[in-house]
Amino acid sequence: DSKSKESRGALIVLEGLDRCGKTSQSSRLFSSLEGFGYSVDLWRFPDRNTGVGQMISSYLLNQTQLDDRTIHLLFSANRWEKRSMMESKLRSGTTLIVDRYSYSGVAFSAAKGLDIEWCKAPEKGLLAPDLVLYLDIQPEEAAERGGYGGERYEQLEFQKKVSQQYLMMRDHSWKIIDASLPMEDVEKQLSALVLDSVDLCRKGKPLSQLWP
Ligand code: FDM
Repeated sequence: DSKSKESRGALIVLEGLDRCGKTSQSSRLFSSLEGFGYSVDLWRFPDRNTGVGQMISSYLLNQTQLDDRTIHLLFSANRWEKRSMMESKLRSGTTLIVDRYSYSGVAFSAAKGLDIEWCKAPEKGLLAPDLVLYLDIQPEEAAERGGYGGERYEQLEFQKKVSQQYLMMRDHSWKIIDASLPMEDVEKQLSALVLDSVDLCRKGKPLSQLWP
């Protein structure tokens, strides 16, 4: 019917420090929504498959050096190059589960000492998430989980700074989840929040833009 044609998908973002469990939880959410019969896609930023994404990837692997502001703008450009696809997916009714987004962009660059307003500026006009799930973990605990793969930002002292920056960006779309709980408990909490958000979007919640 006409109502279901108009209903849109939800933009769900997972954020948090490295090793907080974001990536596993994103794929669990994706599978469970798919299982319920929803139209859903799993995305991540950086999207390393684009031209810009390849520059970002070699920077993260320490294969190239870039000025802090230059890499910041590349991360942002990597979101801009996906923006129209994002909007058309959402409007066609597909929910997007997105592993990292503009909050990572700002938190990681601000942790290097860049001005937070400067960092936010290029994100302005990107689609605002309907829900930001912040997987909260102490940097020390994340580090103990091991598996820091040796990429550029995977160092305890830096992650501590990132975590402070993240928490300064909390707004009404954020839900903070204790990521030190067992994976199944985290998953249950996330699932409930996501289903609520998907429902609100189906019922006509308008899309909006960063920053609110
Ligand atoms: N990162 C990620 C940024 O610094 N800015 C951004 O805009 C985004 C999306 O890149 F350390 C950082 C965060 C992380 C690294 O993350 C790549 P993955 O999730 O390990 O690919």
